[in-house]
Amino acid sequence: NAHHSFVIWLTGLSGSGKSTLANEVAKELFRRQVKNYVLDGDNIRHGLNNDLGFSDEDRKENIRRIGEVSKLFVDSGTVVLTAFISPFKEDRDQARQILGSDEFLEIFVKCPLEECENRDPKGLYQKARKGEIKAFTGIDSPYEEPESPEFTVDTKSSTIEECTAEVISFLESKNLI
Ligand code: GGZ
Repeated sequence: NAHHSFVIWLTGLSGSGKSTLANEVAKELFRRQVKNYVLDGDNIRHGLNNDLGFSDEDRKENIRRIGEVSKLFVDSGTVVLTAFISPFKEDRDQARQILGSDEFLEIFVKCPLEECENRDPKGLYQKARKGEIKAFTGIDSPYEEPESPEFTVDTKSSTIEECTAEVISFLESKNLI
């Protein structure tokens, strides 16, 4: 298949469902024989970026490197799905610049902080509230919502299956897959 490669850049709070959504969309792309790869904390923050923490500066550098690595994957003919909070508009815009706007689709994985905090799958919000984790996004570090993302999914009111189908339909509507 001779599709054009691009990055699906997911942004949203911790616990919003970015990684789950990335992996579900990846499965569907694989089923359609679209070569793809998911970049997330497991394969980036534990490896390439294991020198970086969660200060504003380190998040900025995290996102910059992810943008550069994504570009290499896209050059190789691979569709990339990134699942990082990427809380700062400026850093997401820099990633868009690195990739080129035709190759960059920002998808807002929208979920209210209250809902993410209720989910708290790793107990991190509770730790952040107790002050055991500093500079936690949404608690004592900002999250700048996208102003004009290419697409938005709402993981509070829709299931992951529904959000996956919405993303796939969006990609089809843009003739990207
Ligand atoms: C936010 C943190 C923090 C702090 C550790 N703030 O739910 P998770 O665990 O699996 O996802 C979060 C992940 C965020 O890393 P990113 O690379 O996506 O962040 S950024 O884009 O802002 O660079 C969370 C965990 O790391 N985590 N400490 N202080 N999330």
